[in-house]
Formats: sequence, C-alpha cells, structure tokens
Amino acid sequence: MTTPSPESIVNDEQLAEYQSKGFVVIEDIFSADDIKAMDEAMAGLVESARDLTDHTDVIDLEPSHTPENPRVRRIKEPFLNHPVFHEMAKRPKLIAALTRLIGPNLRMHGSKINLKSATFGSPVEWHQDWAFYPHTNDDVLAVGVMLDAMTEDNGPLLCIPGSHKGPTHDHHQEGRFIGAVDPDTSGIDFSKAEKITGKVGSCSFHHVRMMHGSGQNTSGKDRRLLLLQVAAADAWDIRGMSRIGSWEQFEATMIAGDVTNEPRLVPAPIRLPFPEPEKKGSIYESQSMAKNKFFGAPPSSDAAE
Ligand SMILES: O=C(O)CCC(=O)C(=O)O
Repeated sequence: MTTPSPESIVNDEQLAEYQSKGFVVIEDIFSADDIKAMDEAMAGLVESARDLTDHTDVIDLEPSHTPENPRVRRIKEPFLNHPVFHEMAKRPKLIAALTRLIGPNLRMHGSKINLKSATFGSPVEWHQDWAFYPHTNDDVLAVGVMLDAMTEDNGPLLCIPGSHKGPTHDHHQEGRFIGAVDPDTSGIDFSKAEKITGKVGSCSFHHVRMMHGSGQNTSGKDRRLLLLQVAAADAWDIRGMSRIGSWEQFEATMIAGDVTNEPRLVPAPIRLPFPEPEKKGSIYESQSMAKNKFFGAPPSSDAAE
C-alpha cells in the first residue's frame, strides 16, 4: 500500500477548518473492505455480551440491557482488545491525516466504540475530553471512524466551534468529577453546536479541548462510531505514570513515527478529574450521576419494549 502525502488527504482548507473550529470531517479514509472487517470483528465482541448481567472490562451495557435482550452501549479499548482495530489504526490514509493535524509521531492512548443503536442508543452529555485526560500539550484529538453513516437524526456528534480555544470547564458536581458540565451554569451557548455528519468510512477529527456531546438515537438507524484517541508522541498524560504502564507497553501504543521520553510542555488550562467519580468504568457511568442533564437519561430496561 503506497503512503499518501498528508496534504493529499487533508487540504489547506480542511487544516484551517480544524485549527479554527476544532473539528473537521474527512471522507473516504476507510475502504468498504476495512468497514466489513471492522463489522465482523464487532459482531463477535457484541455477541460476547449475551448472558452478561453487568459491565465488563471490554463491554459496557445499555441501561435497557437484559441477558435475554442484549444491548451493548460501548466496546472498550478495541485497539488493545482486537487485532483488526489495531491494524485499522495504522491505515496509511489515517496516519497521513493525523500527521497533517498533529504531527508525524503518533500514539494511541485510548479507544472505544460507541454503538448508539437505533431507537435507544444512549446520549453522551456535554464534555471536553481534556477534562478526562489532560496531557503536557494539547496536540491530542479523537478520531471518529464512521462505521455507519452519521446523519442529522441518528444522534450525531455535536461540537461547539471554537470551544477548543476556550477554558477547561468544570466537570465536577458537589466537588466530585462526573465528566459532564452543568448545562445551566457553564455559560456555554449550546445553540452554536454543529452536527457532525458523514458517510460510512469517513472520519471526524475533534480537538481534545472541544466541547461536545450527542443526544439519544431515536431514529431507526444505528450510529456506530469507533473513537480513536490519538496524541502527539511528546504529549504525556499528566495523571501519572500508572496510566502508562511499562516502557514496552507505552512503545506498543505508537502508531507512527518515533517514541520519545521528552514530554513537550505547553501551557493550557487544566482541571484534573479528581476526586474520582463515584461510578467508574465509562463516561456513561460517571455522567449518570449528573443531576442536571442536557440530553436526559437513557431509557432503562423498565422502559424498553
Ligand atoms: O459517541 C458520541 O456521540 C460521543 C462520544 C464521546 O464524546 C465520548 O465517548 O467521549
């Protein structure tokens, strides 16, 4: 496979859009064959949720899940847990796009698939990823690989343009981290939100300080989004060494370029996610504690048909 130039994948206009708004969508990063391979890998992981009664290290369940009627909300760390996703993260077009946006030395520091299934897929309250995982510099972003078309009505990602240049908002409630901002007191104008849409195989790229969220999927179409959390290799997670594991584990998360033990420090507003949330395991769990929700609570098993 030939390696495309970064400029051939992300043109000057798209780069300027990412820099000014904090997000951009690039089409045709993944081929139909890639999507098929990911669909098959996912089907196996979802099938493993049958008979589960609680979340596991790999599977996060919808509140309306029952063992008889399995409903998966999230697959955790597919990059680490399945070889197909590991391979996909190194696709030349993706690496070219990332190189253009945050440089040639790239490290995957987390991954997940939010399934947001038709009719009941859970909302994600407004937040900045930076509130969860601040780094020594903010050349950090999330790639949203569209495993289904993301449309106006199937719970698309919503982003507030320019918010990546603003403050790091308070994601605490009564002094404890919940991973969501209070929509009434945050001072954010949510009417400015833009819907991120695209066809299957497209990718959204949103800056780590971007204010974003998404509503429940009330449509009849699934909206599965693979989220790859990528950092410039010299952006180090400041929550501590325990996040990194051994040097060998750290090196194994490189997807392009050279690893470094010299973090680059750039001033950026930081508010650490401590004290830790009462409910851990996923953003859905920590945000379930929010008393004031913008998108509302997801349907529970009592409400599920
Ligand atoms: O799936 C979505 O719409 C939002 C994802 C997100 O922001 C997250 O999981 O942190």
